[in-house]
Amino acid sequence: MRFDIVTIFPGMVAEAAKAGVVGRAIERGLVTVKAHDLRDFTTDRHRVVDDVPYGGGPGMVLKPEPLFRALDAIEAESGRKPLVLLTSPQGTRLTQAVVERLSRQPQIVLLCGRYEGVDERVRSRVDEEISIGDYVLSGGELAALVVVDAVARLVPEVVGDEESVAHDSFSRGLLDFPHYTRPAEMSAGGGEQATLRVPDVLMSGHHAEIRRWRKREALLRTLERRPDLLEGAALDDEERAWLREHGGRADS
Ligand code: 9D3
Repeated sequence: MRFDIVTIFPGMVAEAAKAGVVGRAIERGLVTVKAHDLRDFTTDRHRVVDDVPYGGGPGMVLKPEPLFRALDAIEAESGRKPLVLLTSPQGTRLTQAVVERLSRQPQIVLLCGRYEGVDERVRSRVDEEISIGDYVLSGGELAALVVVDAVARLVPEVVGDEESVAHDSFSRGLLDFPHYTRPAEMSAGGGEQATLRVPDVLMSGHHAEIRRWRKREALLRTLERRPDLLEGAALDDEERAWLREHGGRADS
């Protein structure tokens, strides 16, 4: 799968993409991430990518022609029509369902918004606008990297078996269960006398019991922290019974 990211910070984007799971996927040839410098698609001496808004007001607007030329160049280079996304606060909220849909594309172009916004005419070349949530970023680069990270994980073989994608909390519709590693006991620290212990069940070797404990913890933690997720989760009889015990609505 190929990602082309058009940005005024190509160095930041290229560097970030090298890290972690996505970086390894690039090395293994499973994913390609190319950062394009928007300034390379300007035609003036000063490589200007922004201008004042028509109608007045604060801030600057990304000029349309460099973005159009960048898209033309990317489409000419790949010889196909990639899906074109614009990162924007007005976009569709990125969810795992959106990520799954995007992961079926062979090529995605991400145009990173900056300044006060992007000239509205750019939207004539955009298939979809994507927001990563209701908070204000100073530009679309971090949002584009979030899209790449979440989508690349779903490309076959990018994530190894031990990190299993199928069991990811959001794929199941519930939050994850608690994790522990060694040591089995440790001081709480912070001047406290208390001991922090790993739950006995996890060290019992009873795999069926461990599975059941994790399933229950995941469910009750979801009820506690993200009850909204329970609406969309596919629960079995045992899970519905646990919810009833804990005063949750068990009609899902
Ligand atoms: C403070 C400026 N705002 C005036 C009402 C509008 C505004 C313009 C540009 C707010 C943010 C931005 C830059 N943000 C993005 O380009 C962006 C973004 C975001 O801010 N939040 C969540 N997802 C995204 S995707 C792109």
